[in-house]
Amino acid sequence: MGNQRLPPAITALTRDISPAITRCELTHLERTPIDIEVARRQHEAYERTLSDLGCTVHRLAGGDDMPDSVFVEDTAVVFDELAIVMRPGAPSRRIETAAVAGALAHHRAVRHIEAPGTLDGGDVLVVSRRVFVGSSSRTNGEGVDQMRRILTPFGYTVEAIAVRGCLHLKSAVSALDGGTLLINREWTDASRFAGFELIDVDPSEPFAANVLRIGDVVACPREFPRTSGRLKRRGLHVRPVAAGELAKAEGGVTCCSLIIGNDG
Ligand code: CIR
Repeated sequence: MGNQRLPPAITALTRDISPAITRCELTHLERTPIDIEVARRQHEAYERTLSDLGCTVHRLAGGDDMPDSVFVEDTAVVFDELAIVMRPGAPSRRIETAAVAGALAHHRAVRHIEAPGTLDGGDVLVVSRRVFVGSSSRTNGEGVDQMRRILTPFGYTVEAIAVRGCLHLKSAVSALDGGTLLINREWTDASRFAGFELIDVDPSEPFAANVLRIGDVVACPREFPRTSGRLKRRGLHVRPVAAGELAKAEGGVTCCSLIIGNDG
């Protein structure tokens, strides 16, 4: 663990894996059997990792009526000043937002993306005051415009950016710190990140760009050791997490939590 810095107290909202996850939305992957018990064990280990890294974990109930409930990131985006509850692009997922909005109201003022806007939290990459929003199959221009209108008064800039070949912007790029991004250039437009240092995923691990930074530790899927090795060689503190079972539902490590207060 060396001399890594612990983050200030932060909350991580997580959510149950639904018994109906076998009916989850799929966009780029073929449906393959998901072992719910394995997925639950991996999710519990993920929650323990968040606790170890200083988060207070609060798990919301899921249900048979929300197959993708565990992917709580897609339902909201949390800033220091407010939380914005999304209107997910997949109609089957809109039922997920009410309980999340209720939980967030204990932490932040809550605003909402409204019809006809659609926006998935997985499309939102926040790096200090810059907010990049993926134009994916889940997020439309009206959703991006609404987000811009909400955030501009707080000093954020909101920039739409292309996503191709993957589900969400954060499948293609995620933040390692305020100036460094981990990226799969095949899936988004790297030229839009001028001024950032870009670290490429290992070419044999296209899904490895989705990592979760907590303080100055980066939780990385255990399934992508080559990309993790690249990060370690750069001096980053890497914490491996098993994420293989939920990856069959097109989920990554950022998707399974909503982090509140991650200013480290
Ligand atoms: C979906 O298609 O909505 C889910 N099966 C997976 C969502 C993963 N979320 C994310 O990447 N932020």
